Amino acid sequence: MELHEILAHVGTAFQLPGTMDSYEVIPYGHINNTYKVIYRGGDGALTPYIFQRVNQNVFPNTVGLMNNIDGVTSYISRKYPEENTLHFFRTAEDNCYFTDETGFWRVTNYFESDTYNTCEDPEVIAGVGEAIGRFQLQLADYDGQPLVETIPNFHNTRKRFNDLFVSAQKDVCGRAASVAEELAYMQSVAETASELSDRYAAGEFPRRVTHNDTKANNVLFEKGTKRPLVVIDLDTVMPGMAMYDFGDAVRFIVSTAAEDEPDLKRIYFDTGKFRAFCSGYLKQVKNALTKPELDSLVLAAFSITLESASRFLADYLDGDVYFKIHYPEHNLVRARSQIRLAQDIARKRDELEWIVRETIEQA
Ligand code: GN1
Ligand code: MG
Repeated sequence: MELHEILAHVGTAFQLPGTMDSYEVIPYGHINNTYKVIYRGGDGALTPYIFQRVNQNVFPNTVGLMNNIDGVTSYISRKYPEENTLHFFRTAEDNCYFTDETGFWRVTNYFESDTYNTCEDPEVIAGVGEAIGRFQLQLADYDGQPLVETIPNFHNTRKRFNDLFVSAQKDVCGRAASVAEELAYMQSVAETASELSDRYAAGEFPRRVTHNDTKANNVLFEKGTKRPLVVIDLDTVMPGMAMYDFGDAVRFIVSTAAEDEPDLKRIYFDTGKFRAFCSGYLKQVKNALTKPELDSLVLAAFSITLESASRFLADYLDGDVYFKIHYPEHNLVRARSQIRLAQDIARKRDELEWIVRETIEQA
């Protein structure tokens, strides 16, 4: 079947009114396949939808995943009816997913929006912080159905590092010798980077409902206004550490360059952007987080940046089986850029700690 036939078939399964008019591929996201699909209603009006084919290798428990998302989005729309939420369309059997030989599909409403992969505008960066903080606050008292771990040990940094060292040992593609320098660096920081996830495992931090994939392009902004609209990509919403959501977000949006910038000289952790992010985020959550959590924000940024490096590097060693790549060394480039960013975070650690403390006092 051609892609347009598959999409039309999926639209029918979700009982969308009218007929499919056109579609385009949304090229962001390293895991799922995403399409904007436009339907023409009986009156000729055009309505866009988001169709997603969920990657079942990455998410084997797709039904558990959709139950999580259903629980979380229904909770938010019940408790905060005035806020934007994702709406999942349903099949005739009243499922929010549809599965056949072409894959596991879901369909949501489409938001006309701006999104950012890199950004210079402090107002937008503060907006990303605000959206992530707000999302955490909304879910702080979540009492819906228990959430399953869609990917067990997703942000277990200790395990991510160990997995990397195992991949290096196995060396199935014969690439380990070429990344000896990166591996040596990862060995040298493994303890520091794993500290928070070890302490989380020991029960030192609250288990919260967290997003776990807070890249800035998962925050949609109202078109032209720099006002955050809604947080999307809820596949990894599950129990986790609040400060890792903070860390993952700043890893992405506070960098001076894209996650896969090949020119390392262009990659810095920008303290001005960090201040902007902190102001938006901490205004929301400074009273909701515990002191140990607030004290760990900067270390969380360092840790999750290196956790990302370990995942990209492990995938490079394993033969690029997990993340989508656009050229052969893409995962290696991503790993190097994350290492570079983490090194800059380490260099600026005192200043960053100071910015967090100052922002808490002012927020
Ligand atoms: C993946 O699907 P996407 O692109 O939003 C990954 C994240 C990584 C990110 C790196 C389920 O997110 O954990 O941080 O790539 N998601 C999963 O860009 O592994
Ligand atoms: Mg994602």
